[in-house]
Amino acid sequence: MEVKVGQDYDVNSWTEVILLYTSALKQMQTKLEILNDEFQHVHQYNPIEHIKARIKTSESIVKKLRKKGYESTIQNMVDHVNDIAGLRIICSFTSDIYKIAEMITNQSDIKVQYVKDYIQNPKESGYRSYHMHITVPVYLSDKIVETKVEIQIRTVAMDFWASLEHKIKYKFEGHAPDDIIDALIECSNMVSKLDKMMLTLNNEINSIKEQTNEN
Ligand code: 0O2
Repeated sequence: MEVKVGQDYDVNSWTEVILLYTSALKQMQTKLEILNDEFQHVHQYNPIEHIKARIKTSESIVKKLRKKGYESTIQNMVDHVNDIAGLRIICSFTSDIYKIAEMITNQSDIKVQYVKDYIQNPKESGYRSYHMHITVPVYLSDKIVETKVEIQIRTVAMDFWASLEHKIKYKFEGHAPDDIIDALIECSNMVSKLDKMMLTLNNEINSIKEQTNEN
């Protein structure tokens, strides 16, 4: 079987491209469900609360290409828009985020292109999340195509913050009043504190459980 990878792939139609991204998402979702089930089997808990998958809308793709200074062509979209296929993984604790990221990295057919750790380095807006840009092979009848997927991993609290901030940004078309921006940053710091406290509490509960089991 001939192997064609990433940018060398001759992109000739929108539907074919969308088929690739949709297939990549399906594959990643199955991989993650298997990892979550295995984790439940070994450690008796699920690190993944839920997963959301989406294909970026054509309007959003065109907007991103324009922002990056590229013409709206299918080839530019494949080459320069890295989040056409997007997965969002929501977990309970910050430690789960890094466990999931490690499990994804350890899959031999997944290639991690780059990572953006907005938990260690939150954005100016207060945005916190862990982003992985990966490629996963999609097996078609006559070729294998390494297809890009953006994976955002975050806690329930980080997700709550991000969805509210997204709504506010949209409402004010990117020009929210300063007091709202400041309040959002304050909320983001509270989210970080809450996540730390919940993790500590969970660790304490687990160690009590372990002690009880030993006795
Ligand atoms: P949408 O509607 O979610 O698709 P790159 O993709 O690496 O070339 P980019 O896109 O500048 O460059 O990367 P970045 O800044 O890491 O953002 C990627 C995505 O993270 C965004 O996609 C959002 O989903 C999310 N994100 C980043 N910053 C913020 C933020 O301040 N607030 C919220 N709520 N989400 C954020 P899109 O394409 O912007 O939007």
